[in-house]
Amino acid sequence: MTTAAPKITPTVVTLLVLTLVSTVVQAADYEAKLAITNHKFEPAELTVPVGQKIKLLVENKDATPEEFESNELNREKIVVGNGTVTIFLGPLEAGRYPFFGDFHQETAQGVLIAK
Ligand SMILES: [Cu+2]
Repeated sequence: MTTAAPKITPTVVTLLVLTLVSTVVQAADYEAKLAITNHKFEPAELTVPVGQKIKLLVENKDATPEEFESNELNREKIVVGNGTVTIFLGPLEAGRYPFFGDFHQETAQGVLIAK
């Protein structure tokens, strides 16, 4: 029989470091949300503040995968069916930044408006 005492194992240290890192990385000034339903973005026009770091949550409510893509924002990220991804943006200058769903471009179109 052994008495279990709390031990600081390499795994524990790794978890602590990862927690710390993700906390730092997730620091953003503004959080925005976008949903994908029936291969369309909701809202299709999303307004965000100029000059702030933005945490954009993209929730795919469809069962099929989609890819959030924007040349203007230089982002491309797959969202699995019924999944959510986090995309960090900015700080942005005032303007319109179109985005689309790469897998359903005929319907999945939207624009981010920074002002
Ligand atoms: Cu793509």
